[in-house]
Order: sequence, then structure tokens, then C-alpha cells
Amino acid sequence: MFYDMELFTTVFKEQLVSRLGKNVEEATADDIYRVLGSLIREHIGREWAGTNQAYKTNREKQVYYFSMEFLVGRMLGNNVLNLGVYDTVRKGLKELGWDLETIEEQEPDAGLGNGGLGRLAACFLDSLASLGFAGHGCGIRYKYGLFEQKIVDGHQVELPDPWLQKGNVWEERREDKRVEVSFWGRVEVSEKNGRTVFETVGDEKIWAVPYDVPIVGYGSAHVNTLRLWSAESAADPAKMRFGAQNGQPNNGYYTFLDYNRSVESISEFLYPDDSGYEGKLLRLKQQYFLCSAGLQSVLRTFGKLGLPFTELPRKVAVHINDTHPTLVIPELMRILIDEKGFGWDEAWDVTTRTVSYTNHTLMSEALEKWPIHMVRELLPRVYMIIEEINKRFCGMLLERFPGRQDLVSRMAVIESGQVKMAHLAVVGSYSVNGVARLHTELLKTDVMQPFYGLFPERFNNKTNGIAHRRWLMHANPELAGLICDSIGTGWIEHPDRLQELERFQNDPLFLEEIGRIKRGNKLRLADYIREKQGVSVDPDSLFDVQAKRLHAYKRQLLNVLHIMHLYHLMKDDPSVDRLPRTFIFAAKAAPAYFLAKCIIKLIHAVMDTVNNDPRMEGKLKVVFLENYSVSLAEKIIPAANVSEQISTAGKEASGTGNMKFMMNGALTVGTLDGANVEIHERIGAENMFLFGLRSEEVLDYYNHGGYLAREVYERDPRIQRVLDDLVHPGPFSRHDREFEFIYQSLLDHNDEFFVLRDFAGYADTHAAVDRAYLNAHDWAAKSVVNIAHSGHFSSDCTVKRYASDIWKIRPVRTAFEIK
Ligand code: 26V
Repeated sequence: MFYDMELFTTVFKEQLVSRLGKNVEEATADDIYRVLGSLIREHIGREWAGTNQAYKTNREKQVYYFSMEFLVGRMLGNNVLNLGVYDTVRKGLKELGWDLETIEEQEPDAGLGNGGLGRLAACFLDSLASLGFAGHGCGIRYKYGLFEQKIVDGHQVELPDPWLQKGNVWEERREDKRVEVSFWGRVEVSEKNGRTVFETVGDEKIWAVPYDVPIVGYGSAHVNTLRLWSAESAADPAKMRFGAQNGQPNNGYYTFLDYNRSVESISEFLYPDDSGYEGKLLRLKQQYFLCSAGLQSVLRTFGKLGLPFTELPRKVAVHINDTHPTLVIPELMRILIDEKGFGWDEAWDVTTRTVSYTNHTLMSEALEKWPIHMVRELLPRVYMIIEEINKRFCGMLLERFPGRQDLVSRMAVIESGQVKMAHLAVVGSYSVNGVARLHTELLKTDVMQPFYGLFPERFNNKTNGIAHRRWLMHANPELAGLICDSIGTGWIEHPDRLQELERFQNDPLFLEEIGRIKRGNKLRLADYIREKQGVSVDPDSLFDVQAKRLHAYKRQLLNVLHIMHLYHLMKDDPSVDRLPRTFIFAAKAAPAYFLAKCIIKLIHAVMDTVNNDPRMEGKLKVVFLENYSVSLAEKIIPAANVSEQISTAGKEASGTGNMKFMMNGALTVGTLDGANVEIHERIGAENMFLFGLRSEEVLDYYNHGGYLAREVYERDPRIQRVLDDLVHPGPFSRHDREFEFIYQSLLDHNDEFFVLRDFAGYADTHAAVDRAYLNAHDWAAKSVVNIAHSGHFSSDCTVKRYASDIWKIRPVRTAFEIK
């Protein structure tokens, strides 16, 4: 039905009646969405089964990407696009009186992630399926995704995100595939037939029930699976043991209701804290829940091959997205030893050849450490195994470096009463990768230097990438259309071929089209801004966007301080010749991250003053878009002229927003940080706006001192003025304690992220942006160079490198392709 428009409309009308008892005239947009979604989901079924069958018949090696986060966003548009039925569906719906875009808007975002790390996982799934790799996601089906952000009087307020409330058309509950996960209890050790046997008694068992979501590859020949686990209490309470809660013996108050509540809480919500590590018991429970359920299901599938478990690494790769799923390492050891009868060395060999690990941050606050007592009580047998891993690892170190107790304490897995997850991940895996070249180099030479010294062969770089199908084809269909008209469609499957666009960088007609498309996207965003915030913005002003999580190191503060400076500049001298600008922010702050929330408040104060000052009319506007999410990103990014990627050099592991903006023709104002370094290398300094300290200089300041923020403040009157604005009543402040806090972080705490140090360079760079934008032709040409080189940053390229270097897998041909 999806390949013939008339058939589509006929069947669709019938389905509306048979499913909802409504005809088209009565149906709401939500009705249309649900019926269309269900039909598409059913249509996918054949290919889904076919893909699984092909994997089985070929006895294909399977990759399982374990991640606490999958920031998938909406699926309808992406599925329709990848199935190749976008046009039929769009035209068919039009016949019925609906816009596909309106229908897509009905779908709640699957916001099962905080930011870059979760979105990367979603992009990888898209690429794995599109390239025909047998790669699946393994995650948690949180009942509530990342909080919904509302701004009330300039303050962020967090509301729950009940994304499943109206049901989810994409998922399939697989009751038959449920597994048991066990917590608490104590380990009894005994000897049986000359073997030491470990048995956990008095534990609490719960069900993990999988919900499978099909991941449709482009061209639809491959449909992989994202398996999301939901925690449920045992069906038969009589069989469950409620002997203990939080390690405390049952005192009679721990009822089935308590048990029920505590079980369901495990998959209830996503931790919103990508800000500073939070050592909460519930989070540890979630992590083990994912690892144990996921591994059991992986091993069950492997078991069907009838091979000995020593063959596991040949047929299975388990990848861990950051340290959150590191417990797969001791959990796999536990299953192999306790359930499959392996000896330690044999189990260790299999485990360390199965697991690979990606590190996503160098920030020490974000490195996970769990207090020993928590792990020991919640997961007694797993803790024993971690202890043994640590004992053997430290023993090996002492043998190789006699007398180096200092080195042993630095590298140990368990140290100072804590289990260090990153150390466990490096010790227990065969591959450790960073997410951009600079990041990997810093891992090797700084944060993980002793581990690199010990296992140099394990370390490798895999620069991040983004799904060009979502971020270009779906988010910016007009640009995608222009590209197809100019260089054909080859780039869709070979995104590197976007490079062929370079030959149009001096073609006036092409550049004009680029400008026209950008303007259209800006108009659409302007409509959205007017509708949502009641602010009207000028589509002919330069749209300068910073959209990402709010973190001190990402330096949204540098951006706001600069806007305050521009305000003064234009107010003091109305004749000053600067380009009309619209500064657009979108950012969520972790609920407990005070400084981040202060910065949100400052952005709003500045917005209030600037937007209500008639002298700024036609010159300066500031907009903060509420509730940044994948679907909002798809509206904002195609409309950007300038992309702000201004983190303190050495702090942003990679960044992926930088790539999305570039792919949509925005020019980057950025530091040489994360993947910006590689973007710069590809497009050259003439096609972006670089400023600021280099990572070596930042490192040098950290190591040797020599930076005095107050000195910079005293020397630069522009900085003095905007900082004084924070603490003196004036255009932006009325003695707000939040602004005082920002002031103190910059001057009393010596500006940890070098905001003041980079201010002058940043201001000069923006003046250069103004001058460059005046020449529309040259600007569009730079924009084309950016688009042309963005194909290199498609996650297709990234995933291919993971496949060949780390997972050792090849694309699979399914029956559909062979036919
Ligand atoms: C960073 C920080 C920094 C300050 C306070 C504490 C804190 C907590 C978490 C994080 C980031 C955690 C891991 C993460 O999300 N990393 C992001 O991964 C992306 C995908 O690889 C990458 O593009 C981003 O640069 C990186 O921040």
C-alpha cells in the first residue's frame, strides 16, 4: 500500500474505520498519526523478521551496543524516509487533507537521553541498520524521558515527560523474552565435586521485560532491533523473596506494595544529571538491571548457535557507551563462572575479548565511582568478582613494576573505598576509544596515561558522527533536494560524495539557491518563535545559535557576556555599524546544577532588556527556546547562519552539534576543541571563525598557574563593564544573587573555564563575522564548503570504522537484497 498513492489513500481510509471507527472527516491529527504509525510498524514486520532470519542463517557475528541512553527523538519521519515511501505518504495524506509534517508533530519525542552521548547512540543505530550491519541497541525503557523544561520568570522548571502515556506505536512487548534480575542477598560458598560453588541466597528477584523497537535502515532491507528493558515485579509474589530491603532484614514493614514500588522505580525515569557524577543507589540498580538483562538475552541468542561459550568473542561484540554499562564485565564473568562452569582465566579471556568501551569525557567530575559498600550490598557476587579482578590486576602491576605502590594505587580498580568504573572498563575490555582525535590524544597522554603505557594496543580513536539522513535529508529536505539536483543521489549512501558540491562554490545560481533555502528555514523558525514565545524576529538578521546542554565548560556565559557588550556598544553610539543579529539559545540545565541555572536566568534578563529596548529594534534580538529536544533541534539547526562551538579547549570530548550545523550550512564560531579540530582541518581556517586558547595553553595554565582572571578584568574596560552589570543594579540586574554567583565564579574563583581570557578574541571574531556576512556571495560559498565536507562526519563513516577496527564485522546481505 505504501508504494501506490491511490492504494494508500483507499487502505488508509478503511483502516481508520476498522481501527478507530472514524472516517477521515472525523479523525484528529493524533488519530491519523496512530493509524499511520501502526501501519508503518506492521509494514516493517516482514523486513524485520527477514533480517533476523538472515542473521540466523548466516550465523552472523552480532554487535550489541549497551547504553543507558538512546536519544531517538521522533521515529515516524525517519522510518517513512528510510522505507523510501516519504513521497507516497506525503501526497496520500495531502489527498486526505493532512500535512505529513503536522502528523509527525503528533509523535512525542523518545527523549531517553541527556544530550550528545544518547543522541550518538541513536545515530549509530541508524547507520548500523542502513549499512547492513548486525548491530542492535540495548537500553532501558524509561517511563519518563528527560524532563520537560519550562521557563517561569527566567527560571528553569522541570516537569515530567510521560512520553508513553498515549502508548507507543513502534514498540513490541516481548513477554516471552523476559529474564530475571537479582539484587541484594548474600553469597554462600561451598565445595561441590571438588569445585568451589557460589550461590546467592536471600536475594530479591525481579523481571526484566523487553520492548523491541525496529530500527529501519535506509533502503529498508535491514531492520535491526533496539531492545529496551522494563522492570516489573514478579508475577507470582509467593515465589519472590522479600527477605531484605536495602540490605536490612525484613522487619515486617516491607510489603509487596513496597517491593512493587521499588521494582518499578528501576525503569521509571532517566537521570537528568549529565552534570557532575551522582552516586545514587537507584542509578546503580538501573545500570546493573541493564547489564544483567541485556547480557542474559545476548547469551540466550548465542546459545542457539550450539557453540561452546569459548567461541563467544567470535560471534558477539558487546560495546559499552561510556562507563555506565561497565558492570557487563563482572556480570559476564559471573555467568561464565557460576553458570557455565568456566575457570577464572578462561572466563577472563572470553570477557576481555568480547567487551569494548568508548570514553566520552575527560572531566573528572563525570568519572563514575561507586562506594564499595553500595556495590557489595546491592550486588554481592558481582562485587566479589570485581574484588578478584582488582586483586589480580594489582598483583600483575606489582610484578611488572616492583615497588611502585604509588602506581598501583593510581591505577587500581578499587581504591579509597570506591570502585572506579573507568579503570574497570579499561582493564576488562580489548578496546578503549575516544570520540575525537584531540580527545583520544588527551586520554592517552593525560587522564589515562598509565593505562595507555600498559595497554597501548587497546587505545584508538573513533571520531563521532551524525546520521545525515535525519540531520540533512529529514531536517532540511529542500537542501537535500538541491543537493540531489546538483550532484545526484549517490551521497545518500556515500556521504563522502557531498564533496562534489565544492565545484558549486563559485556558481552564482547555486549560491543563490543556498541563500533562498536558508531564508525559508529561517522564516519557518521565525514563525515557530512567534507562535511559542510571542517574539518576532527578523529573518534577514543573522541567526546566531548556541543549542546544547548548559555547562560551564561549554561557555554559554561567554556568549551572553558578549551580547551584553554589544548592547552597550549600540546603545552608547547608535551610529555604530553592526549587522542585525538574532542570538538564539536552547539549553537544558541539570536540575541540581546551580551555576547552569544562574546562566539561564542571565540569558533571560539580557533577553528582557534587549528585546524591550526600542533602540535595539532592527539591531539586536535574543531568544531562548524552551525545552531543547531532538525535534526542536531539527527545526533550529537548518535555520542557523552561525553555529557557536565555544567550549574551553580540551574540555568538549567531541561535540556532535558542531557537525549538524555544518551539514546544514552554518559557519562555526569555535575554539580548537573536540571535533572542531578535525572540522578545521577539512575546511580550513577561511571557512570558519576560530578564536581562543589552544588546549596546550589551557593545560599549561592548569598545570603551572599564571592565569589571573582579575587582571584581565582590570585591563579590559569592556569586561569590567559587563561584569559590573552583574552586581550593580542597571540594565540587567537588580541585585540578583544568581548574578552575584556568576560574578564570583569568574573573579573570586578565578574563572575555571577562561571565559574572560577568551573574551577579547571572541569579540574580535564576531566583528569579523559581521564583515563576512555582508558579502552574501562569499558567505554562501563558505557555507557550501562546510556542507561539502560534512559528509566526512556522517555516522556511516564512524560506524564503518568501529565495524572494521573494533567489532570485526562486515555488512550482511539479506534475502531482500539478494533477490
Ligand atoms: C560532562 C561534565 C562536565 C562538567 C560537569 C560534569 C559533567 C558530566 C558529564 C559530562 C559528559 C558525560 C558524558 C557525555 O555526555 N559526553 C559527551 O559525549 C558526546 C558523544 O561522544 C560528545 O560529543 C560530547 O563532547 C561529550 O561531552
